[in-house]
Amino acid sequence: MSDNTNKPQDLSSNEKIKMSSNALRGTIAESLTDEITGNIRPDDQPLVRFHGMYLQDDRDRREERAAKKLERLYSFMIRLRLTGGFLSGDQWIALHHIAGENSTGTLKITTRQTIQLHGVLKTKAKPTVKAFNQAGLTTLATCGDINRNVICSAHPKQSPLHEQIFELAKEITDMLLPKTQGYYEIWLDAEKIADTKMEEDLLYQDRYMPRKFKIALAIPPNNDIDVFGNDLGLIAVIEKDQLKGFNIVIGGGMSSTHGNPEHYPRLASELGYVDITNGKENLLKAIYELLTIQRDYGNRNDRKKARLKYTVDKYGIPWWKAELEKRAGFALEDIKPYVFNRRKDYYGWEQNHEGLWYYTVFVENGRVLDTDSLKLKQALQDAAKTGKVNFRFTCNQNVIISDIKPEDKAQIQEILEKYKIIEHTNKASTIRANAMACVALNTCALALAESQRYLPSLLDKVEELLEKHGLSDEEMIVRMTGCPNGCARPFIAEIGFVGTALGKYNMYIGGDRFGMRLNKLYKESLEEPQILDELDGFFGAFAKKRKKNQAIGDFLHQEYCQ
Ligand code: SRM
Ligand code: SF4
Repeated sequence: MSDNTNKPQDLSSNEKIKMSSNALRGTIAESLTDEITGNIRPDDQPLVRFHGMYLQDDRDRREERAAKKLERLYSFMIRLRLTGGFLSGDQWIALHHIAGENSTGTLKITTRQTIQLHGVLKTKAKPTVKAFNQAGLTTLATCGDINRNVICSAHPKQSPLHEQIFELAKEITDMLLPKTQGYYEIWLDAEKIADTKMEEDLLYQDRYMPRKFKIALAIPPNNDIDVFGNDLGLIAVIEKDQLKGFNIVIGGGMSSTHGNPEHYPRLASELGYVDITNGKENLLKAIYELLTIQRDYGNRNDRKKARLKYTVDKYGIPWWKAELEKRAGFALEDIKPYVFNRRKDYYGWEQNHEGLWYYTVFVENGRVLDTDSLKLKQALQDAAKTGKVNFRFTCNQNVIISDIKPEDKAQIQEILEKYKIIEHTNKASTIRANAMACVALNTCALALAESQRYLPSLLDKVEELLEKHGLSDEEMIVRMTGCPNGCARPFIAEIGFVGTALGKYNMYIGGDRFGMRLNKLYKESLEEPQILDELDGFFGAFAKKRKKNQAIGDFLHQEYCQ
């Protein structure tokens, strides 16, 4: 059964490309060997995303190249599949070298717990994927209309159940991988398969999802992964240190379009609870069938309305629940109580219940590189080379040096001190430590304004304002993106900035501290002096009038958003 509003004649061009792609192969192999251009064929561009990469160009160099009548400087952004953000020490070492040889060299930690490389030329794309594969890494299905990287609460210190939930995240990932063998043929020179039955994909069929699909697993009370910003969120229900089951929430998403109320950010809505004390089968079945419902009912005519959030608003939660119960063959229970009372990373050293040590490093906007003042990339490489650490990435774009035995802690501490990583992490102001910015310029094709290259200098000035009002130690969640797609989840920040044009940002205020209330558009297209003026006013009023322990997001909501 499917939604009859999806008329075949009105299918979007992406739908037609997917269906005629021969299980996502298209003509990618031919595009890669075309030496005349750094570009790939137009129809291969949406397809190559399913393989984990985006064709981009260096936007800083567009004008200069156009003046010389050269084609744009094309390259790929390549994204790894790292469920729950985990990377072993050996994999880090491999990644360090692959990035150095094939990309700009910067390892970019994303807001969904993984790593991206930028600036990978077409000739280097295949060697990069091959090198990843040799390190036991893959890029399959990290982009495109498919289930993306499954994220889960990052810090094993936060819960003795972390490992169990992390394993479940991996199981969900595997269950939702596409069956295509094209990835292995194109990138890894695997033999062409003779038996096409192997590729029969009962979940994705030949249509895949109408749009990207995102799943997150949260372990309350920390909503460090922003569970309500996902298509499908699973909130762990824990009683007496035992994992009992999951509350399911659906229909979260951030993207909007400036000036178009038809496209809006939305928090996921509560659907029901699934118990797992007698096994995970029902939970896995529910997740699988939620995808089949969206596959069948999601909008395939208009990609702007194709995310699950719009299908939820179209049919309503009672319909979704009934349809899911029909397909899964069991009834959902009522949502169990849960509380989120934090949404952040814990910097510095922490020890888990097994005695292992973890050091969370502050990485400004997720950019791991070596500069004159900080050799972060080298420090992490040295830590990896000890053979005594793993790595975990957080949804706040940081890295946790992980799983360190007590007897090895001093050696890692020495490395962190040698490279001044501890000083760097401790020095980050409270506002900076919790802030995030998306990539935006110079690589993102959709950026309207700067983001990761601008937020640090804006924060320098905001820190001065905070000091003026005696608020330097005040926690607050500030996020910036270069366009309204919302890659750093600015619409669930306490204060969000969303680019409208170079140097101009819409200002959103009044989200709550824990990611459970959307903020509201306050003023449009502000330039830096106006942003600082507005913040000066907010901070002054907050310092004078706040209630005891009131968070700034709640204060702004109460004073300016009613
Ligand atoms: Fe995103 C598109 C970067 C997390 C919503 N996002 C893009 C692209 C690929 C631009 C493009 O389509 O050409 C950006 C590449 C920039 C670059 O040069 O690297 C991009 N998104 C990112 C990352 C790297 C931001 C970061 O600084 O960390 C994040 C990678 C996540 C990952 O590892 O998979 C990233 N993107 C998000 C999130 C946050 C999240 O998922 O929690 C969102 C909002 C949540 C959501 O999906 O609603 C997000 N990105 C989008 C959208 C809007 C989708 C929509 O519903 O319309 C686009 C545009 C699109 O898909 O057409 C987009
Ligand atoms: Fe690009 Fe916009 Fe995402 Fe920023 S929010 S990375 S500008 S798509």
